[in-house]
Amino acid sequence: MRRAAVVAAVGALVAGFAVYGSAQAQEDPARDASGATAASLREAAAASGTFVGTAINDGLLSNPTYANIAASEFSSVTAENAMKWDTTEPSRGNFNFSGGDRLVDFANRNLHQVYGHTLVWHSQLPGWVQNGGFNAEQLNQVMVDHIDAVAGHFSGELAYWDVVNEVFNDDGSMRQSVFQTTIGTEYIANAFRAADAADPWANLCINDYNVEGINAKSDALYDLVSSLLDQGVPIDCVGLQSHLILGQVPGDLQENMQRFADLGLEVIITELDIRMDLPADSGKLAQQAEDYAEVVTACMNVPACEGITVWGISDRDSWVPGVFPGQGAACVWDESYQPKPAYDGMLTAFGG
Ligand code: 9MR
Repeated sequence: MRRAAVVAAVGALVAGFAVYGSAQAQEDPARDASGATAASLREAAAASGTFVGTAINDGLLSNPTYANIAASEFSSVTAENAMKWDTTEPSRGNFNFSGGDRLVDFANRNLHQVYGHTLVWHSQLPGWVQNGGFNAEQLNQVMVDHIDAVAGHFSGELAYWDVVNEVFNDDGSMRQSVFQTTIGTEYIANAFRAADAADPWANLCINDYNVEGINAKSDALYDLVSSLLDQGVPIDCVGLQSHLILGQVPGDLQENMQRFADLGLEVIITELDIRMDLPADSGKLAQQAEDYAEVVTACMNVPACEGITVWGISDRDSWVPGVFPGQGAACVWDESYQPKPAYDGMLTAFGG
């Protein structure tokens, strides 16, 4: 455990003093409308040493309502897109850290930890990497150079990095990304070692979806991280993305988290959202509140579960409707930035 533990401890310490920086001075619509007794998700989570985060689109931080909820309700922020390869190194050796720097600055002003996402991923990968025709040695160097530059730039500022993202297919076989097919599975160990060298402060995670319950994919993840640990690879955490479907929180979520915890790893819920068929109605929203609470409770029951990040603030900003037509309403705030029943579900489960 590295910087994250310090950040969580500081967060718990300051929570009671409500020191939230400039955004605190503004009215908090979430707090007023929720009717909840605890002041925020952040305070409720900090009381048990857990962080609660959200994915941030840094372009939306100029919207005061968005920024105010981000600042007052959360203790962690993840860059939704700004730290990905296509943004940070769109052409070889040309780096763009502007969005990431804005997020780090916002986080520093509001006592947030920053969760880095993501160094090596098959998606949002620029063409010069995807179709560059590199051999194994060259592509490994391209990957290590990218990690060196990006993790090096943010070194000391981030509590976590998703070093590799979505390396498996759903049947547990290795995804045939350009890294896998060119370098082989050792690209994963190489990436973790490079990230550790570039940023010795951040906790280093492997992150994936459909690994929340015990299944072929999470079994493969378990085997991979066990083998990385056996080889002495510097890996600290497993991220369970948790893009879930209404009424389908895996019953063995807690058991699954516990088996990774038993390996000595932290477990993080990294991208939680719970989608439904549209339109939403009160019955679905009540079910969604139970589902969010169930995820929080599972995390609270596993001491190595250090935090939960929701993937975006409001239904207006969510990636879901664009990718799953006819589905949505997956977030904790609605299209008008009003808290949904899921807000109270989370707050109560955090003990607020
Ligand atoms: O929310 C992100 C969206 O804005 C991007 O268009 C999309 C591109 O693939 O990525 C979304 O975030 C993904 C995350 O980085 C990795 N896990 C799945 C998330 C939802 O697709």
